[in-house]
Amino acid sequence: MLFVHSLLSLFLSLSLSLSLSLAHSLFLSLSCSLSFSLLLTPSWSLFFLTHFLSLVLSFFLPFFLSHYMFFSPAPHTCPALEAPEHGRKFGSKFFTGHEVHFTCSQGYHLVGPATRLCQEDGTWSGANAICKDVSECASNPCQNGGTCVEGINQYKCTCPQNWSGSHCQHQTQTAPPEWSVTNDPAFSRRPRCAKVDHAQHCSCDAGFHMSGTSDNSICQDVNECEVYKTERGGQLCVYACVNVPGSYHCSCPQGYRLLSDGRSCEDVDECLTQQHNCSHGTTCINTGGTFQCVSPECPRPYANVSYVKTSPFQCERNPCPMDSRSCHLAAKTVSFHYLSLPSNLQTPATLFRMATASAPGRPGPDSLRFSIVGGNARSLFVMQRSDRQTGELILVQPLQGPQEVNVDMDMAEYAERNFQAKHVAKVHILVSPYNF
Ligand SMILES: [Ca+2]
Ligand SMILES: [Ca+2]
Repeated sequence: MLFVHSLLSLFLSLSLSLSLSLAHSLFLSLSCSLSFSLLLTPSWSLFFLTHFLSLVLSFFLPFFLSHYMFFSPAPHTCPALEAPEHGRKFGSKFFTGHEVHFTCSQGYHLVGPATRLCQEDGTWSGANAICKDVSECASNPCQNGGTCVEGINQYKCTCPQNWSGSHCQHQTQTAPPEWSVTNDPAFSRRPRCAKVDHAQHCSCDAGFHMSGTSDNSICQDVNECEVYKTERGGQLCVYACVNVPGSYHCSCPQGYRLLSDGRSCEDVDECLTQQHNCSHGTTCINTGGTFQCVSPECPRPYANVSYVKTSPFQCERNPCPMDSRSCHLAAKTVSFHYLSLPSNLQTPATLFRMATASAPGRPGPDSLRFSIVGGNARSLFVMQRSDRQTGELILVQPLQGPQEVNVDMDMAEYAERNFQAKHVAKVHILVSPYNF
């Protein structure tokens, strides 16, 4: 009987100890076991034995249990997760290592991870998934064959080769630009590639640009002549641009040479450099791009007027008979002048000056009159006095080359209002085809 009581006491104290151990109730369990023991005390030896056991167990068991509960690492938790709007969540445990899954209602599609894991550090893997209306890409926002890809709160266009931009609206450089030389292998180079941090970096030499696909890139020559064709600051070359692999250079038309600036052209003076083939009796006249061999002729004799050549470019009237007024009125001197001009010279431009000089010790004319008396383009010129003794021939309209223009001017001398003499200057203007 006593044994049964003792066992009962032990059982009760154990069950109490167990039930209260979680609350760390060592004291309570001890007092309980004592109270039961005092109620049932006939045989002291057995009583002490059983009570000793009950004490030991009631003391240590809660201790072990509470110790275990208290000092073992508590499972980490992650913040609670909600189901996305228009979607569902599967999984309600937010402990480390647990997964939560998401799905979306019909008409919506999931953007973001379908599964998130509660990680050791108490955070969820991945980003918040949302359920999006499937119509995000429905408007076909990607042009030129681009593929619409849904993103979080946005879409992205995956563009086909040769197209770029948010809507694949731009043609990329992989398509050879118009100024790139593609049809000549001499204008292509292999890119120089190097691996930097596991990534391939390729570059082209100066004067080349990267072309082709990222897998199959090639360096193609930049056609500087085309790129700078319409530059406002002036063209690369005054005449012609020659594209070469990696660079360019300027060229000049025949009869011109390239100046040291690399872009301007200067006429070669064949007369000065003895590159002409003018025969004896003719004179070399340098012109833009070429030269001319000239031998101007004096006016044919008429009535009592005749001329003699006094220099390659000057004729003088032979002495007039005393009674011939017409002879005295004829030009006393006829001179020839050759002017080489570029095309489209800016106007007005003073081309020629005509002046008189009196012989030493003799009074000169007290007045002069200048006029244009002949030629094939009189309307392009005006004659005006620049000072008392000088007249100027002024070009008032641009001359487009190539062409040759003649203009004859005369200068009449007066002394005390009496006509003295007349001088004719025949100006031959040689306009080159180029405006340089
Ligand atoms: Ca080039
Ligand atoms: Ca020349």
